[in-house]
Amino acid sequence: MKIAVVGATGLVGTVMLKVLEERNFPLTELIPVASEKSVGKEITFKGKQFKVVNMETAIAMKPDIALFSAGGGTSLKYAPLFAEAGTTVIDNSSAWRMDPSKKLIVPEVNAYELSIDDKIIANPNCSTIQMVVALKPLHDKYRIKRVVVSTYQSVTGTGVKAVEQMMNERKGILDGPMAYPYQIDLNVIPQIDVFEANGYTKEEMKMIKETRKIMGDESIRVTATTVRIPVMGGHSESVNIEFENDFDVADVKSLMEKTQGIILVDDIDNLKYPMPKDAHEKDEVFVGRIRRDESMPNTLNMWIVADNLRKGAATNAVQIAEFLLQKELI
Ligand code: A2P
Ligand code: 11C
Repeated sequence: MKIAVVGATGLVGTVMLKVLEERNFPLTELIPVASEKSVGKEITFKGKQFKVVNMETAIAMKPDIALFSAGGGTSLKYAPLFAEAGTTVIDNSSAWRMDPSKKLIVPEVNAYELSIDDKIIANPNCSTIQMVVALKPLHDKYRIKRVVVSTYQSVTGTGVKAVEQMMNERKGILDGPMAYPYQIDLNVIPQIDVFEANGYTKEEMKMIKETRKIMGDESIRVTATTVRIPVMGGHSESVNIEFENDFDVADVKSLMEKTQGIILVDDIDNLKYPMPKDAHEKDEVFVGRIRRDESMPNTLNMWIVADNLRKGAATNAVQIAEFLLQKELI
């Protein structure tokens, strides 16, 4: 199994390499790919050194799978070239997500949609992934009518420049390079990505559209407010869910506990609830604060946390690759 990691020097690419290594992914050859400026750089994987190559070299090496995290423009241009060479691309950018001919996959939710013909597979947005992992078993049992989500997203979701901005601000340097229009440290910014004509941000619209596509149900109504907070890693979400049918809170907790990929942390007597600090470098989605919304019938509140670079990006992509392998879809 030849695996290319496209964007191997980036924030998500680095975590992809770590996750492949940790999960002992059965690869025989690793092809780290980055931009021309990184060609020749050495990447350590399982104690061995691998040299970074450019796109053309990687395509010519005909990898079985290419995990892409090198930006939307790069994916649009190069994913089809890899696919033509016979490589299955798992793309972490937003480039292909809403293309009706491409599958948008969270393995716990809709891996069954995948077939041998899927040569470009889209990995969803981090805030969407962690939410749908928790929503799916609830939708199956109680039928979701509407979701109201507010996010608390960490700076690693933006990239290295944002991490630097926050750390500079923490040291009192307020005139360094800015990833955000405002100071992020000691602040909260109710804007993630650019605004669209309807007053929502692009991140909010991603959560709305991607959720419906992954859940395979366009009737689910979703509204989102996405917010950047001064946390290094790990996205948190307050999620209010209205169901068609009534539910039992104990049963919801038990469903969460039984769902693969979810860890229930819900023990308020002992002040236990999910926090980004505890989700750091974990592959699971953490769920807690489960309670009935007493202001509305058939409605539930919950709190969902995950490491945005792991389950929100790298881990989900690697899990898709594992599924393809396991089902012999490559
Ligand atoms: P490089 O480090 O050489 O710029 P991040 O998301 O952290 O900004 O990282 C983006 C990743 O995508 C980096 O590994 C970057 O490589 C890579 N990248 C950006 N543009 C290209 C391109 N045109 N071809 C290949 N890799 C690219
Ligand atoms: C953030 N969710 O936290 C974004 C980052 O569509 O993959 C990921 C953007 C995407 O800023």
